[in-house]
Formats: sequence, C-alpha cells, structure tokens
Amino acid sequence: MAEKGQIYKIHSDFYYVSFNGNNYECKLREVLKKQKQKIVVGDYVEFENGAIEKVLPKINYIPRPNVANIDQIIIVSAVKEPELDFKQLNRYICFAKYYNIPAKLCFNKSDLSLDDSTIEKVFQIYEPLGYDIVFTSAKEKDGIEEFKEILEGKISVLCGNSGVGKSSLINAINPELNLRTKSVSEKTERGTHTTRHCEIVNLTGNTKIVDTPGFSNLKFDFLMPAEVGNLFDEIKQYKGSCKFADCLHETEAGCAVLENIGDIDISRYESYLAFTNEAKEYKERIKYAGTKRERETSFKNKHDKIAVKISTKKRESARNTAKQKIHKAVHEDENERIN
Ligand SMILES: Nc1nc2c(ncn2[C@@H]2O[C@H](COP(=O)(O)OP(=O)(O)O)[C@@H](O)[C@H]2O)c(=O)[nH]1
Ligand SMILES: [Mg+2]
Ligand SMILES: [Zn+2]
Repeated sequence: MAEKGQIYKIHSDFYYVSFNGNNYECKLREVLKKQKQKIVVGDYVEFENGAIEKVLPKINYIPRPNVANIDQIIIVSAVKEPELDFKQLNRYICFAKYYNIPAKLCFNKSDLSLDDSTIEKVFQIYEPLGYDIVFTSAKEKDGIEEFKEILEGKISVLCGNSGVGKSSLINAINPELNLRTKSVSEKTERGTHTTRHCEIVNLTGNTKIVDTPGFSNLKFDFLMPAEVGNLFDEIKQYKGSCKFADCLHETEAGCAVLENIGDIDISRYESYLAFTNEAKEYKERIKYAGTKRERETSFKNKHDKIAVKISTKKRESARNTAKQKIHKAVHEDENERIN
C-alpha cells in the first residue's frame, strides 16, 4: 500500500518525504518524470518502496520561493530599525492574498522605544481586516510565547524585509535550528541568479517552517490594474458598486470606493494606488509589445519583395496569428512567473 507523505526537501533527483514523523528518500516513478508536472517542496505524494507514484493536487502554491501547501505566511516587520514600513507590509499582505494563503502579522523589535501610537495604528488598521497581530522582541524574548502560538501546528513561511529579525525570532524559539538560507534582500536583487530551493523544517514538535531564501519579485507587474482591488478586502467589498465596471477607484465619477474613502485607512489606499500604478506599467508594456509586433508584421507585409496582394481574409488571419503570438508570449511570461 502506498503511503501519503509530504515532500520536505528536493535535492537533484532525490525527493525527501516525511510521513508519520519518519523521513524517506525517494525517487520519481518513470511515468511521473514523463508527465513533466511541477513537483515542489510541500507537495503531498503517494509513495511506496522509495518511489513516488502520484503527486496530489496542490492546495496552494508560491512560485518564488517554490513551495506548495503552506498553511500561513507570517509577515514580520520591525517597529524600528528599520522604520515600520506600512507600504511594504501591505505589499506582503497583498501577495499572501494573491496566492490565497492566510497571513498573520508580527511586529518585532518592540524593545526599541515602541510608542503607544504605533501600536494603536497597527491595531486600528489591521485588526478590522482580520489579521492576528503579535508584538515581539527577539532580543528581550518578549512575546515569543505568543509568536510560538501563532505558528503552532502549522507550516509557515516567514517573510519580511531583511533586518527585521526573522532569523532572530526563529532562533529565540529554537536556537539549535541553523537555517541555511538567507532572506531575499540579504543576498540579491532581481536578476542575479541564485538557487531558490527551500526546505520544510521542524521548528518544535509539530510546528514547521519553510526555510526559504524569501520572496522575490514583489512588484505587482504581472496582473491587470483592475485586479489590484481584489487584493484589498476593504476595496474589494465595493466591487460592482462603482458606476463604471472598469473603475480603478482613482478619480472616477460614481466610484463607491471614493464615496466611502473615509472608512478606508489612507495608508492602505495609498498602497493600493501605488500597486495599481505598477500594474498599469505592466499593462502598458504588454500593450506596447502588441503594437510593436503588429507594426513589424504590417511593415513586413508592405515590404515583401514578392509584391503580394493579400486578401482581406488573409490579412485578417495574419493579424490573428500575430495576436495569438502576442497572447502566447504574454501567457508564457505569466507562466514563467507562476512556475
Ligand atoms: N533591538 C532588537 N534588535 C533585534 C531584534 N531582533 C533582531 N534584532 C537585530 O536585528 C538585526 C537583524 O536581525 P535578523 O534576525 O538577522 O533579521 P532578518 O534579516 O529578518 O533575518 C540583527 O542585528 C539582530 O540582532 C529585536 O527584537 N530587538
Ligand atoms: Mg535572516
Ligand atoms: Zn471605483
């Protein structure tokens, strides 16, 4: 009988599977290799005698870090050093939304002159949105029990800018755990090649975390401007209530979001506008890619030596092919991001 386990590490051809507290080194069945399906850390698999026979459907998936089936994302910020960055926090929150993974918020370095107004602001903005919030000091070991509690029994990914104290928090819970990887901004900017493999490790008892190089590509340059509102619950609730169906809630007349702007936190709304602009840049870019291709096609047609009189029908079909190519290119680009 095949057992159902979870891949916690992948190393070249070897897949390490945990099942019932034991670890198994496995290889893929030939048939799986041929299927070319994406197998990542976190995947649940059926295996028998060191061979993985089947990969079960992923509940969720984050491409970078490349991991599936995680329970939650813990977004770590520092209240000072570096200064609390609400926009960055909102960015992580939106990413968690995008990948459909629950998030919890940790505010670390509470030992550094944490004023009441900061605490108040944090609760005022994020509590109504339904987020669990903990304040910690990895240094003074404050709030570590609460931090442990929010991780308890789950598989979590910690994310947050470099220097906010992620490693210190993990250390405060389990000093023996020597994580290999560094957070994303500690090592590279986008473009520099690094191996982005991750590993699920036991933090304590049944609590697991993903040892990961961190999130990369945190810009919203892969979706349409109109989709950004879906990542903000307080904006999404007005979906369909604006006068114009394609309303971006910026300056449009009859915008339900603007009519209720008093109920939305201004820093959240500003983040929304900023991310929408990033998405607009993306939209412009693919639009330009489209027109450029079409221009090239028509140029080629015009300058074709064998002076051709392309029938309207043929021209139409040529245009369609060009469009399909563009669509495919865009699609592939998206896939590249998703995979
Ligand atoms: N004052 C203070 N410093 C901290 C705290 N947690 C971490 N640090 C310091 O912040 C720096 C970055 O911490 P680190 O855990 O490496 O952050 P990471 O990049 O998020 O993993 C280190 O110098 C830590 O000693 C804290 O709670 N209070
Ligand atoms: Mg670190
Ligand atoms: Zn609107």
